[in-house]
Amino acid sequence: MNTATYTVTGMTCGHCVTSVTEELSELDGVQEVQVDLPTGAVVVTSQEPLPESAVRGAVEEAGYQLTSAS
Ligand code: 9UX
Repeated sequence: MNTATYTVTGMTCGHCVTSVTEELSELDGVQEVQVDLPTGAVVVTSQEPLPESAVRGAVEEAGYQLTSAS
């Protein structure tokens, strides 16, 4: 199992959190998505490491920006 933490900017409410969570959950192998609204920290647990481009694409599809990955 792989866990990665990202920072997403632009989320301001619980619906934003739902949108980001749903988009990221659709990526192959994603098991869990945890979003902390106040900080924008997003922790994604997946079977294999995810390409950053895929994560960025999902976040942007939801309407937000990926500003860091680790
Ligand atoms: Mo409500 Mo969150 O417009 O973008 S869904 S603030």
